[in-house]
Amino acid sequence: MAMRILTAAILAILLAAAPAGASDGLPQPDGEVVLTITGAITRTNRDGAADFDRAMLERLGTAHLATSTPWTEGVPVFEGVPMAALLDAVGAEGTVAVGTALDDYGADLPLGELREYAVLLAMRMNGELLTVRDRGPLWVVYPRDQVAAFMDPRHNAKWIWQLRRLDIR
Ligand SMILES: Nc1nc2c(c(=O)[nH]1)N[C@H]1C(S)=C(S)[C@@H](COP(=O)(O)O)O[C@H]1N2
Ligand SMILES: [Mo]
Repeated sequence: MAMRILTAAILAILLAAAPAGASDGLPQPDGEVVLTITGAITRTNRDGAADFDRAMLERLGTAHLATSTPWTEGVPVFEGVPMAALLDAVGAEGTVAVGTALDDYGADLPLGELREYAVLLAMRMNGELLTVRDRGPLWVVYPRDQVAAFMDPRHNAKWIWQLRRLDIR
């Protein structure tokens, strides 16, 4: 009996000591980290941050979005993670995602809009992985051909290409 209590006590201590990031289900990246999410998030995989490699993003489930853009020819088919799924994966709690790109460009992405519409974090265009040259590896793509309001050029600033981090506030 005493032994069983001792075992239970040790188990409780071990569970309490487990790092938050390891116990809440967000796995560790093992490839190159392409996206880091910080700020008002409840799920992390290191101190205060959620790092993603490409495989982790793909495991969240990908979707397709065919839309014209001001920067491409025709109607490319983009494939990537719906921003809503990404926000869910990290337990985002704020109202805005402040995005920063490899070139240090920054823009505010309202979370309400990311959840309501099929905004995509694109990794591929017409089946090909996006390279840094063609605005990859991650490009925020709005459903411009699907939602008339997104045709307005005032939304263009939110199409962050070469996205590297999101800070949820
Ligand atoms: N990485 C990155 N993404 C970016 C930008 C940038 O400079 N760097 N400019 C943004 C802004 S302010 C707008 S209006 C459009 C810019 O498109 P343009 O260069 O064709 O005007 O992309 C957005 N995405
Ligand atoms: Mo802009």
